[in-house]
Amino acid sequence: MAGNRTFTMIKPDAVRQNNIGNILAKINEGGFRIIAMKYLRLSKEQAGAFYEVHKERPFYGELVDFMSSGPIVAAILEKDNAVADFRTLIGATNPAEAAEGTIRALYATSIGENAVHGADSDENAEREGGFFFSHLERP
Ligand code: 3AN
Repeated sequence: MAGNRTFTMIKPDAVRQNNIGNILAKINEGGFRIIAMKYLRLSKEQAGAFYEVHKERPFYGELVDFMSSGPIVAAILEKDNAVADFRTLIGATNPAEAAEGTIRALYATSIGENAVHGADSDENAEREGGFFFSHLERP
């Protein structure tokens, strides 16, 4: 339902550092229900397609290389006001600026390797969820 769902990825840095469980716990403690979830590794082409909107940004190549460097966890989450509340839970893009106790403050390494992704609008949450999950996989 519009406004109640967001899309997240646990990024390769957090998977490599064995933080999947810690991050899922923070997500549940934050009041989010996991509606759909999968563990997979994106190819370079798939990561490039997912981040197509950032194609003109100077960090696009670095972002695509990083996001295809190892497995990720992709998930659709549900909660009232999901998009905004999840962005609060994960903290600022740059972990040095992320509020204390946020997922990025706890688990991110740098602005590029920042542990988690969170959709920035209802529209993008729907589009990004559709990139990873079929209708059958997202009840
Ligand atoms: P957010 O993920 O907080 O919405 P965006 O949409 O500005 O941030 O950027 C998308 C992703 O691109 C970030 N999660 C981060 O991994 C990467 N990124 C953003 N800014 C930089 C940067 N200056 N250098 C390297 N990677 C960046």
